[in-house]
Amino acid sequence: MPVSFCGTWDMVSNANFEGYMIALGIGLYTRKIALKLKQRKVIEQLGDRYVVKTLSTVKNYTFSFRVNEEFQEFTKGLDDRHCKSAVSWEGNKLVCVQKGEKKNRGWAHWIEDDKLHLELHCEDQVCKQVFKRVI
Ligand code: YOG
Repeated sequence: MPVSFCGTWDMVSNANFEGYMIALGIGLYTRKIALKLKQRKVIEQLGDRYVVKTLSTVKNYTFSFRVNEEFQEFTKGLDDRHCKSAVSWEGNKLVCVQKGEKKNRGWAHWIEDDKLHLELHCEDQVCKQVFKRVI
C-alpha cells in the first residue's frame, strides 16, 4: 500500500520547468513569470477519486480523476489544450498519460524521503519538481 499523497505540499525545487514550458509552446513573457512562482500542491483523496490542486499567487489549476478511468482534461490557464488523460498506479508511482496534440505528454507522482516528487514530461523535455509537506 503506497504512502498517502494527501495534504499540502510546497515546492522546493523545479528543474527544467523552462524546457517543459517551451515544449508546451508557452511564450517567453509567461515563462518568465511562471519560473518565479513557488507552486503548492493540495491533494485530496475521496475513495478512488483524487483532486489535485496546483496553486500559485498568479494561477491555480485543479483537476480530478479516478484511477484507471480515462477523463477529458482541459489544461485551463496553462497551455489550454484538451487531452484524453488516464492515471494508473505503476508500483508506488501514480502515472498519467495525457493523449493529445503533444507527443509523449504525461506526469508521474511519487513519495520519496517524505517528499512529494513530480516528473512532468512533454516531447523530449522532462521537468522534475520536489515538494515538502507543510500540513
Ligand atoms: O501538475 O498540473 O497536470 O500535479 C504546469 C504548467 C504557471 C502558468 C504546472 C502556473 C505548465 C504558466 C502545473 C503554475 C506550463 C505556464 C501554477 C503542473 C503552462 C503554463 C498553476 C500540474 C499536475 C499534472 C500534477
